[in-house]
Amino acid sequence: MITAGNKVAPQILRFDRNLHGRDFAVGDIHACFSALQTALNSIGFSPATDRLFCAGDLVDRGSGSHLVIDWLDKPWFFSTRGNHEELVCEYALMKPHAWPKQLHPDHAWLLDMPDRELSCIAQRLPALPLAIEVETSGGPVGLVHGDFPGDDWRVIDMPLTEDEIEGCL
Ligand SMILES: [Mn+2]
Repeated sequence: MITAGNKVAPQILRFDRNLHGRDFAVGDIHACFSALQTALNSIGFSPATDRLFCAGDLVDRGSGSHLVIDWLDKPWFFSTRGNHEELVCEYALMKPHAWPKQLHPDHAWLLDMPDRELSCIAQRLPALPLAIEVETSGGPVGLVHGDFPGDDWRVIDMPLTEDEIEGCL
């Protein structure tokens, strides 16, 4: 990570134009992966040529949080990091015995996760980028989960303060 003073260069994942298929974007999936799959089927999504970009908050609330790594492994699925990924990582990085006695119901699914899968989550979710930029025929499209700092997408390439980064999540 590149730092300048107390600012940090955000991680951005950039994608070239998809010349062979379609690109789709989706917001907070919140563990509703089966509803997402139904939606993809209904638009004839082609895993061979199409891509799906998610603006983060993949986990919690719905019933499919345990499938998050399976989805991140799909070669056509990409996501930015949301505040729920941040929260879940904090837990996944701790030993379960250090968790609060009353986990928020959003995170109760973590109690059923084997250690091996928790450590996978602890590795994979923090590696998700803060921002995704996708080149399209109409110019670049940017995705962040939360508030974008400023009116000009190009600021995403400049070092951001911790508060600005937090705002993006
Ligand atoms: Mn959120």
